Amino acid sequence: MTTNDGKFREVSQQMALHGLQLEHLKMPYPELQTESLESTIIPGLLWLVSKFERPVMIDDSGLFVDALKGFPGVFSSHAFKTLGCEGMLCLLEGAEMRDARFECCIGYLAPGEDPFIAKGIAKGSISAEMRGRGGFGYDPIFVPEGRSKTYAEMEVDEKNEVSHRGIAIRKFVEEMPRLSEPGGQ
Ligand code: ITT
Repeated sequence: MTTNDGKFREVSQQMALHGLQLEHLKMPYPELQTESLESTIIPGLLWLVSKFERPVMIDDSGLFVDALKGFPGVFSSHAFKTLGCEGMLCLLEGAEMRDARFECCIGYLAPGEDPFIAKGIAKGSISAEMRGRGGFGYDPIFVPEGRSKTYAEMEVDEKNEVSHRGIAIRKFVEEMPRLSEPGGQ
């Protein structure tokens, strides 16, 4: 469940490697503005399961910039719509300290079950200028640690190898009780 096609492309590609198929429901859900991604995700899952009475999965992500004391963080969606990548580069103009991290929480809930959340964090830095045409959101300005390309200069599978979302999905598949049991799915 996401309105973001880029997220769905990455999650479904990674899940397919594990033989799991997802259906994309492009339905917005009420996202509580809380101080962490984890605390936003549970009310979202509960709301969706009570509305659709079927298993749902959601992805809540954010970019946390050290020099901006973690901004935009849980406000990443609003900051992207208002400031965009250009605005983030303006906020960091002349800054030498450009460390940042992306966080992704993947949440899953089925009727009658307990919610399950897997979190992935990718450290990196904000580039000096926008680079690359792929991906979505802040991809043109985020360079993951140990790489020189921005996310937007990577193919989907290359981004998934190092990204916050790729890490979260791998954890999800390894640790979600129903999937990690022998013969599970
Ligand atoms: P949904 O809530 O419908 O899933 P959204 O795009 O609003 O869609 P988020 O609130 O999780 O999702 O996203 C926060 C912002 O961070 C949003 O502007 C995204 O484009 C951006 N973002 C999330 N993951 C990203 C990634 O892997 N690369 C670049 N930007 C990302």
